Amino acid sequence: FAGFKSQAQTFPSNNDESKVAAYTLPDVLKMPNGKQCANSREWMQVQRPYIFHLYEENQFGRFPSKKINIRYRLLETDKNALGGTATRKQVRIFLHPADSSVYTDLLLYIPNQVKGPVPVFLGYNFSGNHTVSTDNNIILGNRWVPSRARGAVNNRATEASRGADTASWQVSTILVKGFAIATAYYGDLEPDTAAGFMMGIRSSLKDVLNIQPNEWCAMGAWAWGLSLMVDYLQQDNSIDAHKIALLGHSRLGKAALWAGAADPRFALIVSNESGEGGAAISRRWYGETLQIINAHFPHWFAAKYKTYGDNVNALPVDAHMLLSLMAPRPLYVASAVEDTWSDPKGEFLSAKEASKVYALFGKKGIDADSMPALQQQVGGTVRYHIRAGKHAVTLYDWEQYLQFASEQFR
Ligand code: GTR
Repeated sequence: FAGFKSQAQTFPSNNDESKVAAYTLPDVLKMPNGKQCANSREWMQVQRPYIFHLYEENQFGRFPSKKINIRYRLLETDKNALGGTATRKQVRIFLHPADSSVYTDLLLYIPNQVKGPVPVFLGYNFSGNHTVSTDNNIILGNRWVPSRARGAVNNRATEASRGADTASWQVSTILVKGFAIATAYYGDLEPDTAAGFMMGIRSSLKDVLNIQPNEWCAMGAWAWGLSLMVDYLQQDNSIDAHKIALLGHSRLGKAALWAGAADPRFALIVSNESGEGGAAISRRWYGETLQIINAHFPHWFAAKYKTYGDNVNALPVDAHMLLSLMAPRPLYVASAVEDTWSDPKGEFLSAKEASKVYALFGKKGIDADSMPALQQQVGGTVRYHIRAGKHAVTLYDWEQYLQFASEQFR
């Protein structure tokens, strides 16, 4: 039956560990010439660029190589924010050389009790800067937000949206530990809908960056935006730009991993329950599948990624290779036990497998053979935990990340 193509298979989500079939991961150390990558020099010079390119080709599309010169404007600042504990800054970062409607607003809280420059946790928020704190001085975002966002009316934030996501941003805990916080709304770069690219930077910057919207994807746009925030942070004297920790949860964890892969200036990367297309092994048939994610979110990944929905074994990469692109920088991968959709075990296994690359740098990754008990950190420069509870970023998670970053940045 040569030339006969069978009907495409469907891969619904699976929550039954006994149904997970055996799979073979692509060897992260197998170089294009067939030889094993043997040391950190070969990794940096040959294998890393090769794997990065595989990601551009198969999952995320091109990462813009053209550098742009950002301009920025301090919209507002207060040295006595949050009861005097922090300095607040709201900075508008302009991304287009001529069109001032193309920007992202970065909200910063810098701890007052320590002498700067200070390390920073940078991360996107899900529905606007005004959601991360009840601080009424945060400028209320006016971008498109999903209708499920708290207080959203006609896809716009309202006063009722303030402080909607304080649980995910443990602002006072972060500040007490001596870290600054920098956050922006990911929708500033591209609204998270299938047609969002028409309103986002993939359209407005296509000539500036010399890249067509279909040559990359929403994840790429969000990841690239994070890089521009580093451009800004490098110019802010209150921040130690050598100590930028990048954190992303869920879909924003996928974007954070891609940003961490593309930009070595992120000194530490945290994947909080990034799941399918992020830290979880796609070949493991558990939780969300590659086919489902592409069907639900056609704009998230590049066109080629969709061709693997019914043939995941043909994908030349898998999540352990994405994680390996963080090496030798500190990497924290975290799961939650009730978040089966993200496949906690698949996240653990990829972090463990990526540890092979950290070993090339003499760094200890994860050597545990099986998943740790709940609330138990394992690993060295690659760290992992699974906590009780649901899909979220919690105080417990932040405590682990802050401890990890303090230790790694020492
Ligand atoms: C889900 C999606 C996941 C994850 C999650 C989130 O709907 O299937 O891959 O990204 O959204 O971002 O919360």
